[in-house]
Order: sequence, then C-alpha cells, then structure tokens
Amino acid sequence: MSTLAASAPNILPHHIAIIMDGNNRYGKAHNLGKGQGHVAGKDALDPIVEYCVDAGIEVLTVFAFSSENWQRPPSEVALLMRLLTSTIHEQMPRMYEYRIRLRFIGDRSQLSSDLQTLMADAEEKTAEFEAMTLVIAISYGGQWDIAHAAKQLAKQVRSGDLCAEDIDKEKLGKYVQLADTPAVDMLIRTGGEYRISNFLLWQSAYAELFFTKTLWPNFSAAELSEMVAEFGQRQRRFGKTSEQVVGDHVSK
Ligand code: M2E
Repeated sequence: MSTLAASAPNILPHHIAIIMDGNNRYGKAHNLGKGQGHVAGKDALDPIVEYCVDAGIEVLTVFAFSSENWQRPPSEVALLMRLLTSTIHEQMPRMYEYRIRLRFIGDRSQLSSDLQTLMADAEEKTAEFEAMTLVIAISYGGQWDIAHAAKQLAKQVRSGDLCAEDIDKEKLGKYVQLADTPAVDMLIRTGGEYRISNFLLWQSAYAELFFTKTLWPNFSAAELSEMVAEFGQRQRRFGKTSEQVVGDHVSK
C-alpha cells in the first residue's frame, strides 16, 4: 500500500445505488423453481445493509422493481409483488434495530392499495431514524421520474407561479425523487450486464459506475467493501492532474 493510501482518511460515498440483477440466472443455475431466484435474492440485501450502516453510508438505494418489470410474465410480477410485501413486513424489526429510515420511490399509483398503505406506514414509522436511509425503488424509472418532475413545474407555469423561461436544472432538480438526499456517488450493477436500465438517471449524473459479473444472490459485503475502496482510489485521482496520477503509480 502506498503511504498516501495508508495515511489518508477513507473517502466514503454518501449515496450508493444498486441494480440487483441476476436473480433469475441464479435460480436457473441452481435448478430452483420459477421465480425462486428472487427469493434467494431477497436475503442478499441484509449483509449489504449492515455493511453500509457500519461504514457510515448515508443513503443506500436499491432497484427492487422497475417500470419495465410490469412487462414480465404476470406470474413473475405477482410473485415479485408478494415478495415486496413480505419483505417490507420482515424488514421492519431490522429498521428499528439499526435505526434505519425506510423510503420508497416510484410510481405508487400502479401498486395495489394494500401495498401503498404498507409503504406509507413503513415510511411514517421510520421517519425519525437517522443511522441510514434505505430507499427501495418500486415501479420506478428514471424517465418517469424526470417526466413527473416536469409535470410539477408545468402546473406551476399554468397557475402563473412560474415563468417557463426560468426553468433550469436547479428548479427541475427540486422535483425529482430524492431531491433532499445527496446525489448518487456510486452506481453498482450486479449480474454482468453493462447498462443503467433507466435507474436514477438524473441523480447519477456524476456517479462512479461499478459493474460485476457476480449474480445478485451471491453479492457480498466483502465485494461491496472492495468497490468502496476502489471508489476512494478513483476520487483521490480525480482531484489531481494526470502528472500527479502518473507519479502515484511510480511510487507504489
Ligand atoms: C426489497 C424490498 O426483487 C425484490 C424482491 C423483494 C425484495 N427485494 C428485491 C427488495 O429489493 C423491500 C425491502 Cl424493505 C427491502 C428490499
């Protein structure tokens, strides 16, 4: 390890976002029944959440169900809705234990009223917790998010409270989801695909991207910890000229 890495304080991301891909391929590889890969994937999140709380990460956002997932076979959509419901119930004691604030982003109007009630209740009960915020994206799409924000500004223009000419990225940015949390610093995708798939488009504008072939049910706190260390290295280089970075390599 270089003296810099040994002595410099860790540069931590404020906000980590994860596309948890690879559940179905994990299920097939282990000869599990249809949809059972998602059941396996459900348990993978617990050690990731614990790592993030321990490390002092402020916000962890996970993509549980995308706008596009509505096009999956109806049986898989139904299973995912049941899993989301049971997971929220199961996670509540952990939210109290770790003092984690639970939030949801996405188009709630598409969800059953039972699920909507459960989500609102979970948010209300954990609203004062400050150890970390866990954000679950359900029926979420980055393009929906930006269009939804644009609609809020359009209503203000219609009512005369806003001039169209005054719309800029600061104003739109106040109406996208998670406007009150730090921007995404690290965007991780498991499962070996190299796409952002309409996740947090606006919020990830300057995020460092991380891709791993590890299928989501096999993703571990150890692998996340390596990525967070790599994030720190990239941020240190980012603050230097290319000459300084070259010098870094020589001194290692
Ligand atoms: C999740 C949902 O594919 C999804 C199935 C259900 C569990 N899951 C993955 C989640 O992302 C709700 C909470 Cl509270 C935590 C995780």
